[in-house]
Amino acid sequence: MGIPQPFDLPVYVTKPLRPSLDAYVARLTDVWNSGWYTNAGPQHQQLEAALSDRLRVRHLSLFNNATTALMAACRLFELGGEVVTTPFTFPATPHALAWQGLQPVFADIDPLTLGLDPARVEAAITGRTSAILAVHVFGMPCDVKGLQEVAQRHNLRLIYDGAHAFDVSIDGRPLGMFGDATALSFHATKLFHTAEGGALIVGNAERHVRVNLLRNFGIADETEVRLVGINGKMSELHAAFGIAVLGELDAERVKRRHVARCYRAALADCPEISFVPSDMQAGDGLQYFPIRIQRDSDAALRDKVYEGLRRFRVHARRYFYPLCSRFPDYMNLRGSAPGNLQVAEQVAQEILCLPFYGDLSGQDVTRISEMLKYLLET
Ligand code: T4K
Repeated sequence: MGIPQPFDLPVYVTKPLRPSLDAYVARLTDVWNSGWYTNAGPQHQQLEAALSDRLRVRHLSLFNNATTALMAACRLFELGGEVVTTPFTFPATPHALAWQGLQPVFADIDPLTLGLDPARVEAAITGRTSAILAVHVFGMPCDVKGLQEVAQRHNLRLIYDGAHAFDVSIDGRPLGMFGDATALSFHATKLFHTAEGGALIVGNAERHVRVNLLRNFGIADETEVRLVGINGKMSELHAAFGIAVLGELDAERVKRRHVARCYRAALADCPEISFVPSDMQAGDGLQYFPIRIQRDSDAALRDKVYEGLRRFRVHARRYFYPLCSRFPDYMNLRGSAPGNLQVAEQVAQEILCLPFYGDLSGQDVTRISEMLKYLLET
């Protein structure tokens, strides 16, 4: 195999879904004319209703991002003390806890779902634990049944960080219906996005009302401030963008499925590469295309491939390396020792998220796959 030629332009891990400019401008014109730019305006209401419909949940509140939504969930349940969570996630997950004065306690993950292992969660629970914060990482559902049982046995809240899990179901049941609350991210790098944005889904009307108060400074009316809330509101410009993106989502999903199939076919004969999830049907938010790169004798193989791809102008990402438990603010906490997180440590050394978006052509996938093979062989 000859040395692959680098791409002329950088190829990133994702390319945000771009709605038709005309559709967006038409909506912006409405916003402009209305003179109403934020605070639950008509675009916001329309998007909230459309997403509730699409995700088949009744109590969804838009937020300005998933991090604020997670913090609002902590407030909603008045959590205190410690929260058991995963180290294999984006910094926002433990940071949302730390910003609420809660102590993250990291537990190890399951090698298949890459989400929290219920048995390891149970072992981490103490009298100070108030909740479990689990992540449906890469859109792959956690062991929701196992986690629910642990939460029930110990009378804990169960919150899901579903930042990667837009429109994912388990046996036909929307993922947002599990646990006490689920946060979604609509950041530009997500399949469905509003440039910046997020949502919180809860299970009943009373909680929904409280979430909406928390999102708007706790303001009930002009004279009554009922709760210590925050500014978690999504603007009309973001909501308008989201409505335009939503109109093109199904087409993007079809294209991403095709890209995933092309990668799987092109890389099927590489013994060092395994797909995550192993089977395309096994729950996949079409958010990322993670692979695991392993060769017994070479612990640094993933990093070698990552660096090599960058030289070819392919910017794959090592989500989520290093583990959050390695961050200076968390490394000395109970649970953070690498020996307690052996599966997560291993997975974080092996995962690479390849460029993945609808506009990635079959030809580009072939080129990237050939670069990968070249790097594995040399
Ligand atoms: N929980 C989990 C499990 C999460 O993964 C996240 C966020 C959150 C919670 C918090 O959600 P939010 O509060 O953000 O709603 C990106 C995103 O910024 C972040 O939202 C996301 N997870 C994370 C996995 O990815 P970075 O630091 O990797 O972003 P960045 O700027 O390096 O972008 C990645 C690539 O995407 C770039 O190389 C190019 C491309 N890109 C990016 C942007 C922003 C574009 O093509 N266009 C763009 O506008 O964090």
